[in-house]
Amino acid sequence: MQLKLKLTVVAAIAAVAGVASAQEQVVKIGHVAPVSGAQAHYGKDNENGARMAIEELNAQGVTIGGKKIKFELQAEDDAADPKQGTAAAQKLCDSKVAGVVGHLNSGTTIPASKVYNDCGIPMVTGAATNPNLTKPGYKTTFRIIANDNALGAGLAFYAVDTLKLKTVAIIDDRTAYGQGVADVFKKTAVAKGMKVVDEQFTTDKATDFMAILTAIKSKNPDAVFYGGMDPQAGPMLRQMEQLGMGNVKYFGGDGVCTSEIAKLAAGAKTLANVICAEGGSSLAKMPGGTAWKAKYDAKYPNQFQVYSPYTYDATFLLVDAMKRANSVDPKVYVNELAKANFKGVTSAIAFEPNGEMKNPSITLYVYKDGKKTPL
Ligand code: ABU
Repeated sequence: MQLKLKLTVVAAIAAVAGVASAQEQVVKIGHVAPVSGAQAHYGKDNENGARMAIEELNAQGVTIGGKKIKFELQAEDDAADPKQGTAAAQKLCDSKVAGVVGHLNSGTTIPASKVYNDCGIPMVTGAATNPNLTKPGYKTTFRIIANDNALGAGLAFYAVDTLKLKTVAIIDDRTAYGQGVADVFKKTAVAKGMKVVDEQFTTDKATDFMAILTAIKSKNPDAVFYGGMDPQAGPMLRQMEQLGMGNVKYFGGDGVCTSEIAKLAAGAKTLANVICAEGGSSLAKMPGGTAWKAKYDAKYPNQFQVYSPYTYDATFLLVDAMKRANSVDPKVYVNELAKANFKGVTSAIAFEPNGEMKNPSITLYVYKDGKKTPL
């Protein structure tokens, strides 16, 4: 009799457990960025932000459509290469991820956005800033950071209106981002009366800039604008010092506005000439920035660069839309994503009809004693 009772209790517990596990659902969220190659430090920082969000969501416990959800991050490497970017996007489509955080580079994000649109998966980037990303009007494409129209123009206004600079030489790395942000800077600066005395081009693989800098030096500009990323900007600053260009201001967008550039410039005094623009507020002015950064640093010491608060918010933003839709089906919850009114660590996030963030802000930075400091 006692044995029979025990067996009945065990069976009842097993049945409840079975129901619970049958009602748990794994939902994959994709992340793509370069985690190999010269831009790996940006990519790892981005991936850390998304991973931290996934861990917190799982610890909180999220129930959607009556099922307990276990989120899994499927992290892919596109090596900042457009072809690898579309291959990673197709892989995430084939894996049936519910949404994607990324990509990081405009050159990979723009072609990948078509792949995601074709397979009906929403993507949110907090790093790719070329305005062309939202031009096709895909209902699956979202950006939660200011684009290069704001960054390039903000820098040009500062150069002309505040610093009263008259001449500039422009260099870009011929990527979608580098070329795009340089074009906006040039157009705005010229409209405000600045003279472009030279234009030079490089690539996102180059490390020797002596020839183009020597050509620029002969034109004696007040400033150099560089459209590109820190693996080039760091050595370029070092080479400007070697060439005696220590009095030339150095402007760049968010791609040069990293912690890493101080290391890559390897002690060059020209780091103090850098003025860079980044989307959003400084961490200290973000609604949850300071506490978030302390948490991030404890988990990923010395890995912070630029965009991890945005990939963190992008992950929570996707899940917020799933919760409001009470569905993890991308075709269902994408409509709620478009209507987001989400209070993130970075800011309040809502979208324009084309997927651009409403009311984006930018912050200019300089490097004081080698440390990135908001102006
Ligand atoms: N926003 C600068 C780095 C990423 C990109 O747009 O290519």
